[in-house]
Parts: sequence; C-alpha cells; structure tokens
Amino acid sequence: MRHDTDVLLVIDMQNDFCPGGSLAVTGGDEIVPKINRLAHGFQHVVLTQDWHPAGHSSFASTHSGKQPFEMITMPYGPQTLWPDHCVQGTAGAAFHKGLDIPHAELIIRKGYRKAIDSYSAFFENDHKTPTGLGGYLKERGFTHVTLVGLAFDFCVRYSAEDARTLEFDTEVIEAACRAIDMNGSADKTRSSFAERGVVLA
Ligand code: VGL
Ligand code: ZN
Repeated sequence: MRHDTDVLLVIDMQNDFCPGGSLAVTGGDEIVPKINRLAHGFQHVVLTQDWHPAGHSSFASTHSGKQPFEMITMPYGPQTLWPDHCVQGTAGAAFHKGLDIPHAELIIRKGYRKAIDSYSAFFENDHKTPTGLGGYLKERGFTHVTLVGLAFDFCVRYSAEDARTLEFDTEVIEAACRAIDMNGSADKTRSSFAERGVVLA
C-alpha cells in the first residue's frame, strides 16, 4: 500500500479515447486491468473526465473548412483540432465500463468552457485558469502524484508537467498509458519529462 501522502491520478479513461470511440487511442482499453490493479495499491485515487459542451472550440466541426488534427491559433496560443469527443452526458464521455475503482475520492471534469481546451487536470490550455485540483490535493496534504491513463502525450503529459510545476513529486507509469503519437509527440513527452523532473516509471 502506498503512503497516505500519495495519490493516483487516473486520466480520461473514457469510451471516446478507447477503440470504437471518436478519438480512439490505439490500445486505450488494454490498460484498464492494469490501472484497476494499480489503483488497489493506492489509498487515494482521483479520476479525471474530459467533459466538453457540444460545439466546443477544440472540435474541428466547430470551425468551417477545418479537419481533425489540423492546428489553429486561439487567443491563448496554438490548439490542435479534434474530432467531436467526450460531449457532456454522452456514452462517449462515460468511463470505460471495465474501470473498477470504487474507492476513487474525486472526479475532476475539465474542458467544460466552450472557448478554451484543457488537457491538464490542473490548468486549462491558457496555462493560467486553474481547475482547482492543485488546491484540493495540497489541502488534502498529498505530496506525491502518480499518473496513468490517456493520452500519454496530451492529457497525461500536461497534467504531469503541471503537477511538477506545483511542486508535487511526480511519476508517470508509462506501461499504464497509451499515446496518440502525432508528429513525434510521444518522444517529445519523454524528453520534456526528463527536463522537468517528471519520473517515468
Ligand atoms: C485528450 C485530446 C483532446 C486527452 C483530450 O485526454 O489526452 N486529448 N482531449
Ligand atoms: Zn478533449
């Protein structure tokens, strides 16, 4: 059993990121049993849920003439456009049915503001607007954050980097993640972790 000051953060284990979903990550469903097993070793677990309103600004379908995986410039910087995914209340936004972590203490939703995307569980894509998770974890006295889930090179990456910025000891278990891997994004994630002191287990 991990210490009382350790928390497992399970990122976006939702149907739309698993095979059959609208933004399927290859092998996304394979890590479900692994995550369930890992979670049994933690007293404290937090889940995140990507949770967009219909017509979200990160959806290619919201921008005429744009295709999924193209980039646009938003007021807060560059933004990848995605297929519609994880729309609030839809089956695609629900957790994978095999996810079995009844002792999870908090579900934090993100990406619910129409005009801004949120990869990180801590800050939206302007890197300024907090979700409240940092304050929650600090108030609970956690010092060590372990991350698993989807996608390794987007929401896991930016959540882990922000955890580190907020001075948590931060560890990512890559075997319990899967990557989208566009334009070398998985390799970039590994080197960025090394630079920032995110431990890759
Ligand atoms: C994610 C792209 C868009 C993720 C969420 O969970 O990694 N990626 N929304
Ligand atoms: Zn999203």
